[in-house]
Amino acid sequence: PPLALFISDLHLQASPPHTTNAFLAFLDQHARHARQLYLLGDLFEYWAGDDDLHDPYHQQIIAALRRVADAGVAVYWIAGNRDFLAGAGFAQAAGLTLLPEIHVADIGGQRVALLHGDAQCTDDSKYMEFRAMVRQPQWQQQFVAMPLAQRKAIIAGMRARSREDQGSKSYEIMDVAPPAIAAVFADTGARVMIHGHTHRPALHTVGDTRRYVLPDWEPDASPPRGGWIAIDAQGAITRHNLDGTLAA
Ligand code: OKV
Ligand code: MN
Repeated sequence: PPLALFISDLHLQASPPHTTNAFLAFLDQHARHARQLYLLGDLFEYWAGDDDLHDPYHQQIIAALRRVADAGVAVYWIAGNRDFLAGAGFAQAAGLTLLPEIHVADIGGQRVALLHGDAQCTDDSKYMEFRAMVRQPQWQQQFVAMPLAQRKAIIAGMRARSREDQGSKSYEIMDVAPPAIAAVFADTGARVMIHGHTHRPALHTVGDTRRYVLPDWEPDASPPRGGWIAIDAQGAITRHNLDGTLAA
């Protein structure tokens, strides 16, 4: 069985159910048998605050995560750009541990840098400015002090604008910037990195560094998108499709 599994960018929401079903199957058939599960951001389509824990759909996801934790798996969370408001209340309910933006783990005898990847899209200066604002504790305190319905309306407005915006295409073409990636390798001393966010699953080998990019999950697309990365006790890193087979 694998030592650690890594996923990101499921963008879970109550409907349609395809991604939720694929996620629940992954937890039951794969994650439950691992030692560690790392959720590397954008598990949820959006998270408006921990007072939304009681939403029945959120309860379903939290209960499924807790079953994995209760089976003895250490579950870790790095925030994405959609679910950065998930906090201590969510972590306690789901039985998981919140990690900082960049976390270095020793897994199978090697240093691995783990992150979502949005902070490395430094060419997108408008997004970097927005990110700097919404990641401030003081901004977040003020935001979550608003009624939940109002926060949901604000997020829905952002999503609607993002969809109709001509520029919504431009963030799809945004990728991480090589200097920002080089800085993560330099700052952490890791030679292996795993991140998501860009929806461009790949293995990039540059010099003695390896950067694994996780896929987003869209099991109903053709071909289906989704899957995970595994590290075994010997430190071997493999990429897996939604059905568990080795990815090309
Ligand atoms: C997703 C990106 C728009 C990049 C906002 C709290 C806040 C969630 C949100 C709002 C935006 C996701 C959920 C969208 C990705 C963009 C533009 C660029 C680079 C809050 C929780 F701020 F109100 F607190 N969001 N949407 N971009 O429109 O789907 O990834 S989105
Ligand atoms: Mn993201």
